[in-house]
Amino acid sequence: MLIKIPRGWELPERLATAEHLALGRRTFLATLGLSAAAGAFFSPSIWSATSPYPAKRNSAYQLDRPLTKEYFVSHYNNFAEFGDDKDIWKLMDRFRIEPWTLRVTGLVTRPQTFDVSKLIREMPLEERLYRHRCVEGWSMAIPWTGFPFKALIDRVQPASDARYVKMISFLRPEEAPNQKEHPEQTWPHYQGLTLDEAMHELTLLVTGMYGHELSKSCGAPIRAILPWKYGFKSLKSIVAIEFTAEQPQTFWTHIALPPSHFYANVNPNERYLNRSQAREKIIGTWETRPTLMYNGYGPYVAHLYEKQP
Ligand SMILES: Nc1nc2c(c(=O)[nH]1)N[C@H]1C(S)=C(S)[C@@H](COP(=O)(O)O)O[C@H]1N2
Ligand SMILES: [Mo]
Repeated sequence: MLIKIPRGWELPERLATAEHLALGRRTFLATLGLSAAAGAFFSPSIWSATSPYPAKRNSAYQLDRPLTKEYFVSHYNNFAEFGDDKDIWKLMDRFRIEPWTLRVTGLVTRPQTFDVSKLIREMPLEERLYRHRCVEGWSMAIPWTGFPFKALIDRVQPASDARYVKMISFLRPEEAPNQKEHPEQTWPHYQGLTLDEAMHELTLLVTGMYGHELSKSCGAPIRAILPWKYGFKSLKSIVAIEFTAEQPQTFWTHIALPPSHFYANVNPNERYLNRSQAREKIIGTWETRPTLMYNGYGPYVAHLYEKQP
């Protein structure tokens, strides 16, 4: 049980919605329509009457800064399957996100393969405003829509010996240029979490952003978000989730890092990937500011790590 204490970053919601206010609702909607049409990222289904978006905002999670303009969030990305630069949105025309299945296997009582478009309609979608911190030293503030990872875990019922969760992304060299051009690299991407981290109230499986479905560049149709960890733990475009007893390799620990780097919690006091993590540049305003321990989510998550060395 978390005790409700005032949290440093909790500021009025209007800060986070400043963009809506500044532009006025009509202009804001026009901006949305324009970016959708220009980018052609979204399938037409977002405009249909059956859309599950926008979902109701869960106002428990507040920001200490304005939302990042959506244009940056969908046009400034890390997505190694497509390319090494930030403008991978240009390289995603061939990427097919429908149909998409999510296979859940391993140490679970009810292994299942979900059709993701069906899953999205079955799960309790909500919107949350979260900060996002990349180990490269930049950050954003994003309204994600998704459902608690725990809600999926409840559907598959982990066995009593399950301790970790491995998430695996897609392998489609015909659709993802870097997988085709660099077969020697480690594909597919994968990540690992402890079961406690996956079940944590902050951990989301995200299917939408800014009140509509995810852009391909942000990891459509389904990705993880763990806002207290460096961004690379938040695997995009997930095809499989496996429950294990042993700590799984992760993409980065496999390549370069000692196993202690498994957690990858945001920590301004420690270098990570050989960089100082003390400060971050906010994408869009390009202001820099000090990075917060656990990316500001310490009151929620610090207890998870109290026993760690
Ligand atoms: N499948 C996959 N997931 C991924 C990555 C990736 O290259 N491939 N990059 C990670 C990194 S380094 C970051 S910072 C975030 C970026 O998410 P965003 O582009 O939505 O900001 O996605 C993470 N998830
Ligand atoms: Mo990142």
